[in-house]
Amino acid sequence: MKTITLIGAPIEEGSGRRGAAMGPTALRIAGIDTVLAELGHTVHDEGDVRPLPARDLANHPRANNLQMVAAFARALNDAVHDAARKGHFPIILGGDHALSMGSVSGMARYADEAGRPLFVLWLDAHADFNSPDTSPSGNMHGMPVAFFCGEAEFAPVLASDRPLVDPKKVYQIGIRSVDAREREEIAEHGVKVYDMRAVDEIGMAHIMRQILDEVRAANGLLHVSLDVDFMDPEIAPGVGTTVPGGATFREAHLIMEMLCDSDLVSSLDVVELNPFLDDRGKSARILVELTASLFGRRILDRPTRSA
Ligand code: NNH
Ligand code: MN
Ligand code: MN
Ligand code: MN
Repeated sequence: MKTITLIGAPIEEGSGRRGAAMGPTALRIAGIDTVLAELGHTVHDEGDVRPLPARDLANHPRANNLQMVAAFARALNDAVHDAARKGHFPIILGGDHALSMGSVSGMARYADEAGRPLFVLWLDAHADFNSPDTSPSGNMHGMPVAFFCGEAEFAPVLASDRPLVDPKKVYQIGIRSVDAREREEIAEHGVKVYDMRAVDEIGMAHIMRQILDEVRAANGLLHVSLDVDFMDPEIAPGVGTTVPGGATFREAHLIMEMLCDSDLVSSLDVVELNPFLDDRGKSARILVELTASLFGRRILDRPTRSA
């Protein structure tokens, strides 16, 4: 059984619209804490992080709301690192995906101290590898992967000597919307992308076995970042950037069960939930179901079948 720290991050300034700031509340109302406690885990809800003012940073013409995004990144960098160092499993309740600049950086710091490599599993319709130079929108929720890989050092958001993530240790699944210059960047830096076509061609179970084998062989820590738009808009409409052709409930569920059985996951972001756009709490409830599967809820008491 695990000790879990819930950290709310009500940020919406990284996305192009309002509503994601209500995400942490919706996840709590959908019962994320009680579901985890019922599975036997110890759950501490730290409430929402208090963004540290980032008035030292000038506004940036191509990085919208930089001060607020940096404020959350700094607060999460510390909160997530502190939780991990106590031996807790941090779950970050988002909030838009810009928050992962902070959460992943905090885990990278922890992994560095533990002498283990950090791997990231990015479940998303988007690659989120833009920088202010390449982004068509200037929205920072499209930039976190480039940021924690050290490819978006356009402002002193976090210390430049912080531990970074090796882009070759970033696995992305479900990708189906990539901007032109972002496409060149992910290829150049060797991000391991399993786009939706790969999911159809080789299947989710096969993809997950490959990823988990690599993380296990390297004695790595695995941070999972779950963007609501990873899933098909039919099952999860509560997000500002829906893209058709997303993961089914069964595919998403299988990922969580295989992650659970692997026991390799160290930390989780649940991001981009926009309750204002949701359909009667449907997306919030699915996110809670998936989190429960990651923490041991199973249909029958049997582990994953091998290949
Ligand atoms: N790639 C687009 C951009 O950078 C969209 C990013 N939006 C997301 N990412 N929701 O997950 O603006
Ligand atoms: Mn995203
Ligand atoms: Mn997305
Ligand atoms: Mn580059």
